[in-house]
Parts: sequence; C-alpha cells; structure tokens
Amino acid sequence: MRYVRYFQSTSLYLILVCVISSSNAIVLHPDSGQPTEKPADAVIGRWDSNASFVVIAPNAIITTRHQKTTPSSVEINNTNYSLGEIYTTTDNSDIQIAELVGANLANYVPVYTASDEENKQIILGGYGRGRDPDKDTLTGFQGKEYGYEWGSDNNETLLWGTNTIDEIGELNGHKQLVTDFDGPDVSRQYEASIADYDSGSGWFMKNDSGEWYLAGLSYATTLHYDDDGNRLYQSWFDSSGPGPSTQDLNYAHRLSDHGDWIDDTLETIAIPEPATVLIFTLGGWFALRRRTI
Ligand SMILES: [Ca+2]
Ligand SMILES: [Ca+2]
Repeated sequence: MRYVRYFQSTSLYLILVCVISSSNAIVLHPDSGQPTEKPADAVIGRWDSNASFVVIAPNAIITTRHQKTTPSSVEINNTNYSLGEIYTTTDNSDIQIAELVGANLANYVPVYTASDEENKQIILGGYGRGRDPDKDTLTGFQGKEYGYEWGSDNNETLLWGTNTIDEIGELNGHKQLVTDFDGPDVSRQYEASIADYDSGSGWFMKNDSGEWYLAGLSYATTLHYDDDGNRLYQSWFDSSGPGPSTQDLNYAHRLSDHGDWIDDTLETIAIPEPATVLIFTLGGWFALRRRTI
C-alpha cells in the first residue's frame, strides 16, 4: 500500500534542485555536532551552486542530472577540479558520472552493488540547505514540536547525519532508497533529512568489513505548503497529530540498480599509465615468442 501512496503523491515531493540559490546543509535535530563515524569529508563536493556530488574513483564523481547545470569545474574541500567527459545511462536515468581531468584523489568511495539495503543504517553527507540557526523549532497543537525552518544562506557547509533505509520504493519511474525523518530520540541522535541543493549528495553504508560504500544519491523530499498554497521551506518529523503531522520522506536513487553501467563507465574513464601499457605490450610479445620457440 505504501508504494501506491508514493506514486499518487508524486507532485508533493520536491526534487531537490529547483532554482540557483545557496544554503547550508542537511537538516539535523541537534543544534550542533554531527556523527563522527563517517567517510572522509573529501568524498563529497559542490556541483556548481545548486547540487552536491560524490567521489567514486580517483578521477571520477557521480551526481544527479536534474540540476541541469554543467560547470566547467567542481569543488572538493575548497579546491577546484576541471570537469572532463560526462557519461549518462542509455535508459535516461537521473544520474551522471563525470571525469575530473588530471585528478588522482586519495578519498573516494565505491558504489554498493548488493540489493540488501533495506533496514540498513546509513550516513548522509551533503551541501544542501540546513536548519535556519535563527529560527525556533516549529510548534503546533499544545506546543508540540513538529519541524524546522530551512536556512537560506551559505551553501559552503558540508553536514553529515544518519538515518535508516525503511524500504525500496519508486518515484517518477526511478528506483529509490526511502527513509523517514523520525523525531529526536537518544537512539537517533543525528537523524537527518535532506533539503534543497542536496541533490547528488551521498547515502553511505558500511559492509561487514567496516568499509564504506555509496548506496544512494539524494533525489527528493516531502514538500510543504501553507493554507494559501505558498511553499514552506521546512522539514517535518512529527506524525502523531493533531495539528501539523507528517513525517517527511527522503528519496535517493538506488545505485545498486546501475552497478554494471557504473563499472563500465569507470573502466572507460581509467586510462592506464603509459609505462603500464608498455609492460603489457612487451609481456605479450615475449609470451608469443616463448610459444613459438
Ligand atoms: Ca528514519
Ligand atoms: Ca521511522
């Protein structure tokens, strides 16, 4: 039944890049602090001024396409890298891989390829809008807290939070990892939601050996409007009612569905060093010689 609800509610979900603007990042319950167990900050970058991306190889990044910007360079830890060739899927998915010309980055995270994401803990990292530090928590019926206003300035801040994959869903024809924004709780200290300009930011999981993998790219979150139909830039976490009562849902493109395309694309991007090519060539020649002797 929940799948049906998602499908019918498509128009109520915000695709996370609508206009060029700026912001801080990821909506968290705590005023300060973020999880310490996470991938290196340098695996997330800023795509132009309206999206995020993840580094998946020493010279390659992955992000969404719907932000529709194609910058000449992108930013990782305040350093700019020139964009080379951009690769898209043949089935018109909302994902793209871009080569970083001449880059040899030490920090990158491979893509998760198994299909057992459901119920797994994730870490989210991105440069999208965060909570407005000058606004109080939103309160409704009998003062009950239910949400946060988004900030409107500063898109230079990377933030990390946590959540759990509740289910595998679908939105606008794209397979999705789905999380809800649960209320504050000691067991979920850094429960997080996503916001504008988090498009292309990463949802990471650890495998049994403790290695990080990229499972999803942030795509959409729940939209809110006031009674006059004006857009509210808010994240809601309380669904107990009465009064404002919705638990926002977050969606990320499920990358395990694109594993083969990602592998093929990274193979295309990876150009062997000239010395390596030479060794292979000579090795092949000697092998041939040995066989013919
Ligand atoms: Ca949750
Ligand atoms: Ca929940």
